[in-house]
Amino acid sequence: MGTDVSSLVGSLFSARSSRLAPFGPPLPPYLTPGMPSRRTFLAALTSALVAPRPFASSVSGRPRPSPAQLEWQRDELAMFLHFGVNTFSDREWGDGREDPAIFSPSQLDARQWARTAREAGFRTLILTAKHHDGFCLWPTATTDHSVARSAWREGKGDVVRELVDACRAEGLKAGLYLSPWDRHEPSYGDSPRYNDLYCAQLTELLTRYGVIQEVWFDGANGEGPNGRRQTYDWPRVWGIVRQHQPRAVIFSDAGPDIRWIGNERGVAGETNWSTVDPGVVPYPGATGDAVLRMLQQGDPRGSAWRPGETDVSIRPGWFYHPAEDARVKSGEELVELYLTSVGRNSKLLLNVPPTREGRFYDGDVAALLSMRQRLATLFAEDLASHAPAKWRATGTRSAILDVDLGRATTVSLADLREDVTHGQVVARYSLAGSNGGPWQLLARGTTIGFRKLDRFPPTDVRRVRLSIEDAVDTPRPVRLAVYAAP
Ligand code: FUL
Repeated sequence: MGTDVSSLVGSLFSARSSRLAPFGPPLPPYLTPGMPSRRTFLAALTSALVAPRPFASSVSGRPRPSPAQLEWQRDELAMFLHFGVNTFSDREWGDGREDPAIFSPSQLDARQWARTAREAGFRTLILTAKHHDGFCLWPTATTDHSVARSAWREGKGDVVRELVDACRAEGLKAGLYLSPWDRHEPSYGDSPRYNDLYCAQLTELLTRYGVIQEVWFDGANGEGPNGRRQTYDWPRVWGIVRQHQPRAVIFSDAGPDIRWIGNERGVAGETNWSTVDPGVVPYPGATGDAVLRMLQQGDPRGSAWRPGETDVSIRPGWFYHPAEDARVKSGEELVELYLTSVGRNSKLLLNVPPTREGRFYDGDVAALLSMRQRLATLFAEDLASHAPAKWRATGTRSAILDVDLGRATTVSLADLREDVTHGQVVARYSLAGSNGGPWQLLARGTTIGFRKLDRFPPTDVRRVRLSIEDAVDTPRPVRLAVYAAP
């Protein structure tokens, strides 16, 4: 016997929240931000004292997201800003010998970055506070290789401060990237000494600028000037984040909160579990096929909840190069990237590099706003929002969701969501439609997770059937939305 879940699904998913998802239907209550309960507050406090943070698991023992991880994923879009001496030397990787005087943005305008990001639907800005060249965009006490030795704002400027202030003014979150690899610092390669300096830099960044929501560590680990490799002290580094910013999520290949998706093309795995086996990627920068597979696809049996973040640049390079002004990805290409990241249970971290003026280039802004417009059109109307839906278990690991659209409707995009507050379980599904005649296959896939988007040729259907064919635990009702997607 099927259960009529339309009212349940209605109340779960259609309640208007005070804040809407950037693109798509209103957020279900379990995904709307609210005051932390005493329990989550105490859990956060306890977890602040240890690193990595122990993750919650469901009754059945499957890992599930922390409130910070859930919020990170719900935001869908974050913007990366690669900015520094490379912007002025026209390089991707500086060698650390750049003269700080070359850092001279003529009209730096962090409000323009933040305003553009907000208008384009992004929720977080993540700035390269220090890239591999070692040049610090804030006046650090740890080295004189910083903005303090540039002519910009007469050596009194602080790009991190301007970014954070702009984020606050535009209602965005702020994140920071601090490259562990440092090609300028003489102590690099003398592991304990450099680790002290790196931790001091991180502490400055996490104690001077108020709340920081994401801290981004890349895995690059080059050769030090004395020919030795630097051994990073990751537990210490992550402990500093937990101590000073207990609600921030930590990104790296090895998490502990968010993992790299395994490529810089903007493409998450078609199969993408938010759980991983932490033993397979023990530290940032680990290499090998098994590592890449784990980053791309996760592991249904993994013991840690560590969703993947998909980073890609709007241009060929990460830093601004005038020669790439005609190679900015179009709004249409950016929508494709949204579908292969957000639409595959990931989050899109799109890099938009400020120019030598310290502003976003007009062509980049136009592409971002075009992306926003296209997404708004794509997700303008959920054609299943008022349709009766019936969910019924067909076995312990399978179920069917039947939705009756009431009349023949042209659909070409399906939007599926698991209630991941209880973990991720769907391993294989198919979607079919019928307009009175036999069922016609619309899409087929493996994982769903937080959000799965499937495009298919426009098809007239009155009824839509989602079949959960396999799962790693008893599946809970999946939310289905369908769009005409012009
Ligand atoms: C990589 C770096 O080497 C690139 O320059 C860029 O910062 C990218 C996001 O991460 O590891």
